[in-house]
Amino acid sequence: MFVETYETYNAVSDKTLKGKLVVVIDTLRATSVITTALVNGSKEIIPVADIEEAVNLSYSFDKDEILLGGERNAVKIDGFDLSNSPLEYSKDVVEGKTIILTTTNGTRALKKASSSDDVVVGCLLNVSSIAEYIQKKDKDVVIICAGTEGKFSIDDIITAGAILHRLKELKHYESDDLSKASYFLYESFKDNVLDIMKYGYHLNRIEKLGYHDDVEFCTTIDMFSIVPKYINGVIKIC
Ligand code: 3SL
Ligand code: MG
Repeated sequence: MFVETYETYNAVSDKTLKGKLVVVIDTLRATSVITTALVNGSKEIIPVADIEEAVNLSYSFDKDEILLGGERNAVKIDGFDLSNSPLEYSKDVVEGKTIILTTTNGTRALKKASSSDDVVVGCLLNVSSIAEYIQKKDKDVVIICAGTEGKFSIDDIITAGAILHRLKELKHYESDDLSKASYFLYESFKDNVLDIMKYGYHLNRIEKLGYHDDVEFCTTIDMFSIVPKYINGVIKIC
């Protein structure tokens, strides 16, 4: 088994994804939102790239079965029900609902991944479950980090490292250099990932916007044990 890691979704080609197990990571905050919403009983998440597409799609659902969620520039989109804070996706809000989600990087990374038919959603909240899923599948893996503004983002890379760290306890695998770098980054900070994540550009950006509680939440390792799977345009618990 071979694992490749890409620092942004723009860095990976459709050809690379064919036949691979793909893990999409946007720890701050889209994949943490998706994982939390599903744990709290959301029926499904539909990731879309654009605001207009999200709004148009919402018209094909009954008003009481749908929620629109997401962000632009890290803040809630005008007219949407929810922002991109996982803390808003509580059981009383999301249970039984379909959520149409559009975010700056995370949902675009997911759309990019959809040329594979085996795509799962990872974040620090579910690293062990993702590692176990990879072990069982036993095929080559591509980890796509959403990145921030088209660049490497520490929050995503350390999450890739956490997954690979768990995977190493379960199975032998070969990997590319970014996978190894992410592994050793996590290894060095595994007792407190915030010791390195606190230097990250995007983490500081959302801290300044007042989302400190989101940061605390999204950096909790293995709070949940689900594997969200993206199939036929929809994300559900696998
Ligand atoms: O880029 C994204 O998809 C978002 O997760 C970014 S933010 O944390 O909501 O700003
Ligand atoms: Mg991000």
